[in-house]
Amino acid sequence: MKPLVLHAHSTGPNPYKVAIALEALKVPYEVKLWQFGDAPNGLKGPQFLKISENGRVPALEDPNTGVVSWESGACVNYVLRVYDKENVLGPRGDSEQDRVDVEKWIFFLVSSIGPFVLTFHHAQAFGLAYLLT
Ligand SMILES: N[C@@H](CCC(=O)N[C@@H](CS)C(=O)NCC(=O)O)C(=O)O
Repeated sequence: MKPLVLHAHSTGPNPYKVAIALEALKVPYEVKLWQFGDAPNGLKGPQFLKISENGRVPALEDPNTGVVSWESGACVNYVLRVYDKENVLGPRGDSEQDRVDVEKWIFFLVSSIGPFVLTFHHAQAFGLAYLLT
């Protein structure tokens, strides 16, 4: 199996969600780090925008399937669907409740914990004034 490519930034928290899922499932992957900004190695540069038109990490490339994904929730869901056939991280059963019990935590992670951690990180890294500008 070829390693997946997880696109990340050295300080960004969102790619960790995908890395945690890959680690837990023992899926081989490599990390490619990008910089902020529109330089050739930047998230807003033309090379990365071809991978993720959103210009943000994480993005995930799977050379085994040819699938390219971005947004941490979409990347995690892809990893679960394709690489968690034994439901290590996925639903414990086949019922609709079992599926919702996984989805609700993924959505909570993406919509609540993720933005909070990012805001906290930016406040720490750049100061509270940065958040108000
Ligand atoms: N909702 C997105 C958030 C992605 C995001 O904001 N990623 C940050 C790093 S953790 C980023 O790429 N920031 C660069 C920018 O906004 O220019 C997700 O969950 O993947």
